[in-house]
Amino acid sequence: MKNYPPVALIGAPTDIGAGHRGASMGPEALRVAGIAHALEERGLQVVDRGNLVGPMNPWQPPKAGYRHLDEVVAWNRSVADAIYRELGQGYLPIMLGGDHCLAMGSIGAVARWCTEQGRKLRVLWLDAHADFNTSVITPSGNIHGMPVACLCGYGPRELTELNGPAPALRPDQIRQIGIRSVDPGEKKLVRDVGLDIYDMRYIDEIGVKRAMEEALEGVDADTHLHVSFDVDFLDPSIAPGVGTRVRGGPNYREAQLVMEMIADTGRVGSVDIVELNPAFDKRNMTAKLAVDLVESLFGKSTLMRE
Ligand code: HAR
Ligand code: MN
Ligand code: MN
Ligand code: MN
Repeated sequence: MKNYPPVALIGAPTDIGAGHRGASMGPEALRVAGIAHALEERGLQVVDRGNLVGPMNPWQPPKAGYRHLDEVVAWNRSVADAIYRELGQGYLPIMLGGDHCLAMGSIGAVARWCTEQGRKLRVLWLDAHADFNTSVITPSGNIHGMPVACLCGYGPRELTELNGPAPALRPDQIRQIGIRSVDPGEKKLVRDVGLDIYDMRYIDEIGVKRAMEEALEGVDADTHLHVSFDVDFLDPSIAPGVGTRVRGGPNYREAQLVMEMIADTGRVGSVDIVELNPAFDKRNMTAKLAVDLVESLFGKSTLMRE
């Protein structure tokens, strides 16, 4: 059992960046599925800070390529402040989303903190989607399809400079895992910036074990690992409770192995759990699965391995 700092759970109940309503119910579904208790069973100290507050979802069409830009900025401001405060107080923050636009606030804050502390940052982006759209190439205007681009400096200043001068992240700090849905303009952009993408075809060909070894290469004692876990990473047959299902994702054991290999590094310093949408779920099964995987992310395994 690794020595983790105390965990702070922070709910961000909004679906402001998504194309379907319902991710706003994610934080409570994760609590109902027992996330705090599961982490305590792992031997971690857990404090639940409750939910952040922010603007309602006005459900408007896109303006100049963005849906709900002002509201997305407000929510991310609040997320960034909360995550930065927790890191400064020695907590390991777990953001309970909410849709994936919130990762701009959380990861931006983590990046700022790592820079100030002189620590290396590696972001593991577990997702079916690359989330590298801009207002020009987005097919939807939904900002949950844009957070990685914004973190890398491609986006409106209100979002790229949330935590100080842009870019918050360099592409070489990011590894994307499980990707299987990338829009045409997005495909070109991720190639141009050289984003390191372990897509499902690559994982099919070389297997989870080797793919994760590559994605974790270079992680050392000075590295802060941030895990941004979009629940639509998982195959929809085991995780129906998401707004944007894409078939052909990792099955139960593959997903466990991903989490177990991340846990083995002992370097997890912050986590997002996003895009869980209880309106699409069956008896909270996706929330329960997310909790089960988070247990593995913090070192639960079948046998003693050290
Ligand atoms: N790429 C599509 C778009 O930009 C769908 C993005 C869906 N994003 C998430 N998060 N569910 O990964 O509209
Ligand atoms: Mn995503
Ligand atoms: Mn996704
Ligand atoms: Mn379990």
